[in-house]
Amino acid sequence: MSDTLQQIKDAVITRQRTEIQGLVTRAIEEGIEPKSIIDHGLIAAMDVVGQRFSDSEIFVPEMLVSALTMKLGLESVKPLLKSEESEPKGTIILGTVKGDIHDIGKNIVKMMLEGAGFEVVDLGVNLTVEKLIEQIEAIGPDILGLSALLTTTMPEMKRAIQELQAKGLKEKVKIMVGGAPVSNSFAEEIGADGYGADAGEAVVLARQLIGV
Ligand code: B1M
Repeated sequence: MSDTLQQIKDAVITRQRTEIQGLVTRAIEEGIEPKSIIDHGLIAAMDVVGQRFSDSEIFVPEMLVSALTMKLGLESVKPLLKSEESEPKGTIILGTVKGDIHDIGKNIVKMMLEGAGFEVVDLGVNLTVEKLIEQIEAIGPDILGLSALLTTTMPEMKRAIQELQAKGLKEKVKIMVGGAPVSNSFAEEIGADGYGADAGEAVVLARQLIGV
């Protein structure tokens, strides 16, 4: 790994909020691919942060500042992922399910989908099924994307799909799910149309789901 990527990873782990954007800019100037900055610098750091949290070496406040540092880093990469296309490929409603406030992964998925030419309506975190249904009825998206990072909030995905079914909306929108604890088999079990393991897969899946 390049020195700069290693420094980006270290900066997120050690919560260097004032350093991170300079480091990401330097990586860009060095010609490192945005995807590599995200995967090998920023995301790799969060894996270490999660492990340290599991091992009780750090606690929620430290985890939060690492997350803020990561978000600042992502802001610097974002302009490089913008799509040149004028006609959107399709509309996607995206959100993190009720009870869950993790949004870093969802935000990366959003950036990559926008970069691939989709219009993304981001409904944020802690998304209730009621708001979801209201927005699906109002916007009529091609795809609904749900993210969950907690094993305790994964069942909200199932609940959302059941409610869509009950309201006759399930056949009108393709549903894709993702997030660290989610799997292909879980997606199948709850009746989702697809599962993306990471943001790159989410883009491929979105294209497949609506044939663009
Ligand atoms: Co939390 N947290 N957290 N946390 N947190 C985890 C998830 C945890 C695994 C940490 C651990 O114990 N090792 C653990 C969950 C355990 C479990 O469920 N079994 C955990 C816990 C326990 C908690 C709290 C309960 C802690 C507490 O309060 N005691 C609490 C819950 C709050 C809540 O949501 N109600 C909590 C809080 C927080 C912070 C607020 C401090 C912060 C979140 C800040 C934020 O997001 N704005 C935080 C963080 C940062 C983490 C870790 C360290 C990092 C998550 C992350 O951003 N990863 C995480 C440990 C870990 O994951 N290693 C942890 C990087 C991100 C790019 O990956 O989100 O997986 P990810 O997204 C990927 C893919 O999954 C995929 O693409 C993304 C990009 O490649 N993807 C999709 C995601 N969504 C997708 C949707 C798609 C397709 C693909 O289609 C629609």
